[in-house]
Amino acid sequence: MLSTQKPFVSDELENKRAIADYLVSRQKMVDGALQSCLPKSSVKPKTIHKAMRYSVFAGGKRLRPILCLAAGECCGGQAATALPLACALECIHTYSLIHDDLPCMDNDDLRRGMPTSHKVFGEAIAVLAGDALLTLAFELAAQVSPWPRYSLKDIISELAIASGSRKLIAGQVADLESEGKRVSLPALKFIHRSKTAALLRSSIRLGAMSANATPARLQSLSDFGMSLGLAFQVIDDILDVTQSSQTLGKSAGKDLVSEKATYPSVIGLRESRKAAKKLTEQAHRSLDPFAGQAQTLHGIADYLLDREY
Ligand code: GRG
Repeated sequence: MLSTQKPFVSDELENKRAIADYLVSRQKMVDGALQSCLPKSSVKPKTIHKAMRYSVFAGGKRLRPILCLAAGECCGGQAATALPLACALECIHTYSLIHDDLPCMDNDDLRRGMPTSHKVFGEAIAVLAGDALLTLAFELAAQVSPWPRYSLKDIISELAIASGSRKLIAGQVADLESEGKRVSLPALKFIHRSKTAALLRSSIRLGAMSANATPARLQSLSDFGMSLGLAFQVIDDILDVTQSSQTLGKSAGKDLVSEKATYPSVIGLRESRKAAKKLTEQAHRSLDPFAGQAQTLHGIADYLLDREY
């Protein structure tokens, strides 16, 4: 049983184990659903379906889908109900990684511990695999049955806005345009909010919508998602300068080489660690209205703060 009270050391260990078990079980559930959602590699044209599967099953943490399921469960829903939306979110996330790694963007050779899509399939197929995953996400989302408080239009709009030119793509554009420049903290926060936090926040919102959450609960979870998403990117920036490529499964130290705007480069490593902790505490506080019902989300927030990759 997870506890939100100040835990004894043994309770803390038990909580960590419970979260680790939860993550493994939901990861398996998501992987199984993704296996069924994605066209088989034998479907023509085989190359594109192989490329889509290659990147999706290259070993991601499945954070966005797991947050979607956990938010649904926190609002009294079933994980299975949120599963198609969870898969849609992973498809959008994987598309963004494939495109981000392209030579015209970050030009990366390694992702999820494997050679990047364009290294294996060539640039044209990598672009198309990303496009196809983005499109598949909307096909999956369009198949869900609406809930009393949330229509199909609400669901599709949520996904479209989070992945569109005012959020995910806005962040990517600002990120690209900031390379090699001195960036202010507010400008950096804009990048983090758009590039990373928006999709994490929407993952949580879509899970809550799939459980027909009340507007008040949806608002609390949206606040949680934003703080968690910001903390996640600050930690990602820290890990880029503190961990090896082998641990990360992607090229470590890349932000520094590309002169990217990151928390450590703008406010230093010590202050970045403090910022990540503060944002995580803020995320925890957003869950106050749930009392004991949000233990899993509390646990995931702590897990993400302590992560090494
Ligand atoms: C639309 C091309 C395009 C890009 C959008 C999301 C993004 C911007 C670029 C991807 C690269 C990047 C550094 C994104 C920031 C978010 C982030 C830290 C992604 C990595 O997420 P994890 O750690 O990855 O959840 P796994 O592999 O575990 O799924």
